[in-house]
Amino acid sequence: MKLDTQLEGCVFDETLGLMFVGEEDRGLWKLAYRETAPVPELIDEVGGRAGLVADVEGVSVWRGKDGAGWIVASAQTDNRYVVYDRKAPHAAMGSFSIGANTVLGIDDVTHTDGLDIHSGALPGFPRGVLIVQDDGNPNSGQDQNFKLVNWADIEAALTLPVLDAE
Ligand SMILES: [Ca+2]
Ligand SMILES: [Ca+2]
Repeated sequence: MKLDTQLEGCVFDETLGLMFVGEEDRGLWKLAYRETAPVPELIDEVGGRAGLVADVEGVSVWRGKDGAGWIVASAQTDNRYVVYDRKAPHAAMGSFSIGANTVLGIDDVTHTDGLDIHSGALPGFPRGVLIVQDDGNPNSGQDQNFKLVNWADIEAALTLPVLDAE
């Protein structure tokens, strides 16, 4: 498969047989990767229904049972993440930013490239965790690092239905 311009993050959804991939200036695509000649379908485009902006960068999936769940895509220049229903027609569920944690002295997150999601429970993250690349870190003096976000906080912020994890 070939798309027209620069590709960024992608994720395989083995349950639904789909790959979700970001084309940075165009939008978020899906394709049925098990087919011999899959035709990509545009889930959403930059400037489209959900507030997606360029560059579309990291993409991952919060995996619920039976193919339910959420797709998260980094909308890099707005320092936001756009959330879609994992299942077609991929309803827009809202977007969020990751602010500073003043209690713990952790700076906010900007210009995320890659991201990943673990949907199962972990210590301190009962609903799973989102991990994002953070481009600038004035507090530490380091150029980049990774920030962890409790998935329960994202569910609460967007009032997402609380699904059973896969
Ligand atoms: Ca890029
Ligand atoms: Ca930062």
